[in-house]
Amino acid sequence: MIHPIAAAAFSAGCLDVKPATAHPLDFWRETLDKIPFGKFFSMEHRPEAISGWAVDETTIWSATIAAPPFTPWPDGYGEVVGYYLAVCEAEKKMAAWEQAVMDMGYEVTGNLRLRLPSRAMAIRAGLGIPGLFGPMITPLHGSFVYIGALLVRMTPPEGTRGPEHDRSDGCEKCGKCASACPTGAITDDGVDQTKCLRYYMGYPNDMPEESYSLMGRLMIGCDACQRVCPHNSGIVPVIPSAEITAPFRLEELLTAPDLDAVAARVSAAFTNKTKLQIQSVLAAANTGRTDLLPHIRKLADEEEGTLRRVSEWAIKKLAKP
Ligand code: B12
Ligand code: SF4
Ligand code: SF4
Repeated sequence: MIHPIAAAAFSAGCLDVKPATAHPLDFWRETLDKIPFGKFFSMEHRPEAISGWAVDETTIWSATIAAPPFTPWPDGYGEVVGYYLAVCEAEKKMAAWEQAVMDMGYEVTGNLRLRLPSRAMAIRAGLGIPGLFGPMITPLHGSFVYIGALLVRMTPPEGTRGPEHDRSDGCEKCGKCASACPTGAITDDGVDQTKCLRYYMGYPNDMPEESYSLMGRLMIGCDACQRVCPHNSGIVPVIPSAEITAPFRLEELLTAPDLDAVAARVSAAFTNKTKLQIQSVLAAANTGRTDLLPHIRKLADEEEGTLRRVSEWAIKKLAKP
């Protein structure tokens, strides 16, 4: 019989849901800590430190929510990958699920977005396997999923998986994602996140000049590696509606006074005005938009730092015949 907490997840719109024990998730921590990215994210790997409940009275319920890719956006627009427009909806579904579980009388700790390692918890639960490209791959929906989790104060139900499953086998390492990655961030050892375009979008001061032209017209997110994965061959991309694309017209992005409102459509946690301007300047240069040069010149004159640096690069690139 399906557990009522799982049933509530499905009712809230989750694709799949499974429980795991709350033993510390330290297995991959040491490897991750060796990567410089650790300087930005210090995640807690002991669920007990977040909830205050002992391991034997805690169950981690992880769930997946659809975050499908988009078909190419119309000419003249920047592109946001499907994941970042699905996140806002996914978080509403998580909130509905959390409320339903609390209504059943359970104590719940939710909103774990940046505090515990989502993939590690979901892999322990058995929702999917680690892909060489980073994201977890699920059997029915590939890797195009958001992962959410609730810590619930309850004895783990019978059959709940524990840390003996943390070292799950990864994908078959066919290497297609590594060949498709524009920066060469993926090797047999996995992803070097400090070479990933998505990382540079979040930390533009670290963006090396050789990646400027590789950005194409991406505004936030990159899914080139996931698109070629055989596990995603059955995933049908969604056509972005005019309502979704409208705020991302390049001309608008380079001139609109209130770009923070556009950033909030994606989620202010993932981008902001300056980051959007940087990506827009790169997109204009990468798509040959000489008509936008006056706006880019203005940014090169008036702005500082990375925005000025990419604007000067774009002016040179657009000046070339
Ligand atoms: C920091 C972060 C990033 C960083 C670094 C990404 C990275 N490669 O680690 C940046 C900004 C670059 C990033 C980018 C993206 N991210 Co991100 N990110 C995170 C975040 C906040 C923390 C990740 C972390 O450092 N965890 C610490 C490690 C120790 O734990 P873990 O990630 O859970 O899992 C590790 C272990 O499970 C281990 N593992 C377990 N068993 C095995 C077996 C083998 C053989 C191997 C090799 C590894 C392994 O592998 C995992 C990675 O090391 C998580 C949210 C969260 N709270 O977890 C989202 C998260 C991982 N990101 C997510 C997504 C969707 C993305 C993007 C695809 C978005 C996009 N389209 O642009 C890209 C993918 C880039 C890429 N190719 O990896 C999703 C993944 C969903 C999924 N299907 O797995 C998450 C879970 C957010 C969410 N709640 O949905 N991200
Ligand atoms: S493309 Fe191949 S190597 Fe990369 S994640 Fe998918 S199955 Fe693994
Ligand atoms: S998200 Fe893009 S840049 Fe990052 S590893 Fe995948 S293909 Fe490479």
